[in-house]
Amino acid sequence: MINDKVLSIILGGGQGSRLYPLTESRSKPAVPIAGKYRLVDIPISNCINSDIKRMFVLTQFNSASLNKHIKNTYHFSFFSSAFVDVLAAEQTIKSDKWFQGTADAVRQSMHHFLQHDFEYALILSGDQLYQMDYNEMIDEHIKAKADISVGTYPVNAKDGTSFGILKTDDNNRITSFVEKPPADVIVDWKSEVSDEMKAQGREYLGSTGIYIFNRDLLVKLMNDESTVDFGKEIIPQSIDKYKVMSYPFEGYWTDIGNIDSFFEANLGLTDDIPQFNLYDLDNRVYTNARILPTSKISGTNLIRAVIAEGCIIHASTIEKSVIGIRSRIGKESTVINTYMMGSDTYESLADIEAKKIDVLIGIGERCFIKNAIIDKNCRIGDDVRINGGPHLKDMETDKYVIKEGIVVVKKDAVIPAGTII
Ligand code: ADQ
Ligand code: ADP
Repeated sequence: MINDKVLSIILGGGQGSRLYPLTESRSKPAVPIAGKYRLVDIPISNCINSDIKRMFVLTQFNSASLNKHIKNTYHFSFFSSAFVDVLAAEQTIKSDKWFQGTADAVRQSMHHFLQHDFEYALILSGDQLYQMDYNEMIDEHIKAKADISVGTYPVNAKDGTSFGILKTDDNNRITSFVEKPPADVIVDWKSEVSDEMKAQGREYLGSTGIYIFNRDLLVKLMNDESTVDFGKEIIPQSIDKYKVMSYPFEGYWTDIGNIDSFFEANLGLTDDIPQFNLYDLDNRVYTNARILPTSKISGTNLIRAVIAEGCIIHASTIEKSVIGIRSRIGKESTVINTYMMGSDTYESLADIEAKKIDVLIGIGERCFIKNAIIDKNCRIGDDVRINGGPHLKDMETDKYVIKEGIVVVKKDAVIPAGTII
């Protein structure tokens, strides 16, 4: 089986500054998505569904919540060779530096990978939402006798400036590559795409940051310590020297590396037929099996709402929103265009009745919340009004951040009753 020859390396995240403040107290792979999952569940699930069983997750921070999540979620049989191992940037005798970039992260961890028997290294990003059978890409890689393959997806000119953009010949061999071309340069980089993609203005072939490297070549490239990044150096420098192929991916694929795209991807799950399908039992997305109770909802008008397990909801309206595990929302509250991540715990009934807690976990009564991301364990008091939108300027307080009109309430923040944002 080919997949036995594949070792998967998931790039879990550098500083994660584009997803700040969601990455303030956790590493990027641990950021909660879609009400009950974590970012890292996406590439791991894709690997499991592709029968690729050996995975390393590279991350800059050794966060307790990531380790715990992986340990609690991915148990493999005693008789299986499968594993998911987290490798955090570590100081060694050879290097006292944190990972300087994606290639550097791989380089510094090579000694872990080389203990395993593999022919192909599948290098994945940790901040993308998509379902992909990697075997098809590996098959194409082998068929083409490629040295390196790069997963590609058509993007539009605006997004193209934050991607690696490439051109190919008729056989899908990459002939040129530019990392994040400025807006005035990208116009020269159009490719032939399908009519459907053209209609959406997606006329540029973007790199998805999904790579396959032959083992020996990866070892050789990693020996050159002058390169720190795949997109900036390794790929552009390889196209003249090696056979670097494009693997055009045709399913739904989106980058969720910044607040805006993260927000859109989550709210997209409330569509009648979401582009990302969580209901495909042949391609499950795995996560921690928490054994939570069912959700209890009373008196709420639900319009395109996605609601995770264990919630207690009395809101009057929830519209186009994703409500995460163990969320509590009080009476007469309205929640629109919002991703509420939920809570790690419940308040005990005794504490609530004894009125020992100033502001309860969750959203209080008579609140109005629109265009917001509410991180885990927030306490939003009664009569709070959060009205995000383009009229708000980017700013930060100790409790929330506003980015492109989206109000992101920080993890564990307490927003006192009556606050208006
Ligand atoms: P970016 O996503 O901007 O572009 P980068 O920031 O290098 O590139 O991140 C790639 C992946 O690696 C992300 O999942 C990121 O979190 C992770 N990562 C970054 N630094 C890391 C580090 N030091 N340690 C561990 N993980 C790290 C890349 C390519 C482009 C391509 C886009 C597609 O360079 O060519 O178009 O991905 O999203
Ligand atoms: P999930 O995957 O549901 O987010 P985790 O197991 O990762 O859950 O737990 C998230 C965090 O919440 C952990 O740090 C955990 O210790 C903490 N936590 C879970 N339950 C409780 C609780 N009852 N009281 C306090 N902290 C809790």
